[in-house]
Amino acid sequence: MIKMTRVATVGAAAAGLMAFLVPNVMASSPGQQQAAAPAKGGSHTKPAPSPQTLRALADRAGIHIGTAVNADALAGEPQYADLVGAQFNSVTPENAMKWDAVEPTRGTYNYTQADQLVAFAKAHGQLVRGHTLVWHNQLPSWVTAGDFSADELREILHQHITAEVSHFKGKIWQWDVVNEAFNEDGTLRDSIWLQKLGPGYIADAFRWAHQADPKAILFYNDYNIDGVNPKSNAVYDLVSSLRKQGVPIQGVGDQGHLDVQYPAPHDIATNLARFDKLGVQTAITEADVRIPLPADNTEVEAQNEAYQTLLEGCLLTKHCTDFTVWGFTDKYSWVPGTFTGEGQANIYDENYQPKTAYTVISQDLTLAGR
Ligand code: 9MR
Repeated sequence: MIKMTRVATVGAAAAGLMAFLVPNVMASSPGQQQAAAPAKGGSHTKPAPSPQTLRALADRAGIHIGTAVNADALAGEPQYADLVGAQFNSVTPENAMKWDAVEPTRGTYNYTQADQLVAFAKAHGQLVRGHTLVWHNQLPSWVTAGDFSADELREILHQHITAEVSHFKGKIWQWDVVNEAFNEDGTLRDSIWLQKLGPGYIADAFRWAHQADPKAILFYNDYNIDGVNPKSNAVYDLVSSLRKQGVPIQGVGDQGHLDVQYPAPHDIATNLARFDKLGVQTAITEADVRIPLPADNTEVEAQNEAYQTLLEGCLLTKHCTDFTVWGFTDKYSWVPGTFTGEGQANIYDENYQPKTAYTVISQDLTLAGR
């Protein structure tokens, strides 16, 4: 019933929402509290209510709100850690669970930073999204340059998945088991895994992860699969075929890395709905919206709208369980290092001040929770 309320409310609100929401938030600073209204007929004033945190609003809306977490900032900056703990009820290690971080040399595992995040999450009542087991990036050179036979590499992958998932058994809510296996045209990416193991590596990875932690919810995760397009069609076909074969895949992560230079896809809910029908969960797993710098007001409005489009796509989808931003502050964003001249992609600025994107997200969550 909670979900029905959430869907009906946002559905009704979605069409008209942008018309009033963006002008509203552009006119006020998200960091400001509302001035307290004077109490009727007296000199006492009511204290302004504390602004609601995103996680409190998300709880009421029946969804999780997450952030990717930079391990060094979490350990070294109290202000960063305070906001992660206060605002989010789900966390994803930005890099600390990737292969090069946990198994830099063969058979030698280092879980220090990942364990720290898992402990932080437990202390703050947060769920953890594990990210990621099988990817073509951030592989240690002993894997990529090892010149292994297919059988050896299959066993290496099996070992890695089994060791890592077993280490975190019972502590991970959702695992991104396979990440970014498709090209934009829907063909499989020509990664070391496809080249050496053939397409069956995907089913194998899900089976091995399930054996190591049968209760973790296992996701396929990719970017540019927000709307219906050749790539999301290929993901749909993959998930459909794996489910028919009884492969344990239970979720699809739509990363949601957007850029204001391109229109935000407006068929996210339509796209996610078809995964609902396949019986898998969905999540927005890595939302951010980059802007060519310097940003002008129109671009900031477009960024707000893009965040809303992603969030509303999730809120409108019955089994969309989580909306995660890929880092919450512009201080630690992957964007400037990858897209020259672009940035300001997150919902807090570099000085930890919430931006208007933060406000539109909190307003949408408020509406969805009514
Ligand atoms: O944010 C991550 C950045 O710190 C790393 O340098 C980068 C390496 O490829 O990976 C970034 O995170 C990626 C995520 O793991 C998968 N989807 C795309 C993300 C942005 O590149």
